[in-house]
Amino acid sequence: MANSKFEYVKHFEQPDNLLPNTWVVVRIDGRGFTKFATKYAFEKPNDKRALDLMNAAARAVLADCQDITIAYGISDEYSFVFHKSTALFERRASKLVSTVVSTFTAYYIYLWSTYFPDTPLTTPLPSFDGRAVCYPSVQNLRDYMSWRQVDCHINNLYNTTFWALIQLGGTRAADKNEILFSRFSINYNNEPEMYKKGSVVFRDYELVEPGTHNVAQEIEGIVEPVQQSKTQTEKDKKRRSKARIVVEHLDIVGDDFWDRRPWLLSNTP
Ligand code: DGT
Ligand code: MG
Ligand code: MG
Ligand code: MG
Ligand code: MG
Repeated sequence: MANSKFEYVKHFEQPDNLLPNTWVVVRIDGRGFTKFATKYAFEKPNDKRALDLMNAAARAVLADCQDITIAYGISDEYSFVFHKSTALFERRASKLVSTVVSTFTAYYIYLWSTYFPDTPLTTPLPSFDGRAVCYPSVQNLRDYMSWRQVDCHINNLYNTTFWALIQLGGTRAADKNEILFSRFSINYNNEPEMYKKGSVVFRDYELVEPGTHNVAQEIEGIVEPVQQSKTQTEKDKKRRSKARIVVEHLDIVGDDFWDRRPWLLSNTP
């Protein structure tokens, strides 16, 4: 087909391919959620419905995209980790970010009524921004995840304290001790894990006992399988696509979570 005289405009499109062989984190964040939370009367400091909705939307994103290894969410944000080997959209940042943002937003709106059955969604409608960052090593990625979870802890401790104090302000002196005791520092440990630790979304296989070699590792190519035939590869792919996507509220700063799930950060996808 002959080129039209207009075709030169395609040269204005700039490449934005992300660095190869690096873990790509796409972090999305609710736009103006301070106002949004007020408008829809989110409970303070944590609204279980709102957080469950975020988790459900994140889960849908993982189901939609096999190349996402794990995701971590707190407040109005979610970080999606693409395996370092991903070749999705030729690793073009704008395509990866816009796809994650729009898929997440679509599900957030689609699932709204499930989590807020008595609160119709009108305007303002929820929207999210997004960015992509590359992390060259597993340590860098682990530190990124730790940074977000520590942030979750600091913010939650602060917010929980803050709202307890607000509540104390409007209370008779006689009630203060009771409130402090029942709702505050002593019982901070009893706060739901989702509020204290945030949410981790990942594909679940069997947990790995230290020193053993199991199917999960084989699927992920950590342990070289005996004569991997093409049909076996296909089977593994299928198995992977059928793996349960779970939402947990676990510590991701320490090693235990990662040691027990070696497929999450393994070299091979
Ligand atoms: P941005 O991200 O620059 O467009 O502005 P915001 O307003 O989204 O600010 P951000 O993302 O730094 O902070 C998240 C806001 O969302 C924060 O004001 C608290 C609110 N938020 C998130 N989760 C909850 C919740 O469960 N309950 C309540 N009441 N508010 C929440
Ligand atoms: Mg923001
Ligand atoms: Mg926000
Ligand atoms: Mg935020
Ligand atoms: Mg297209």
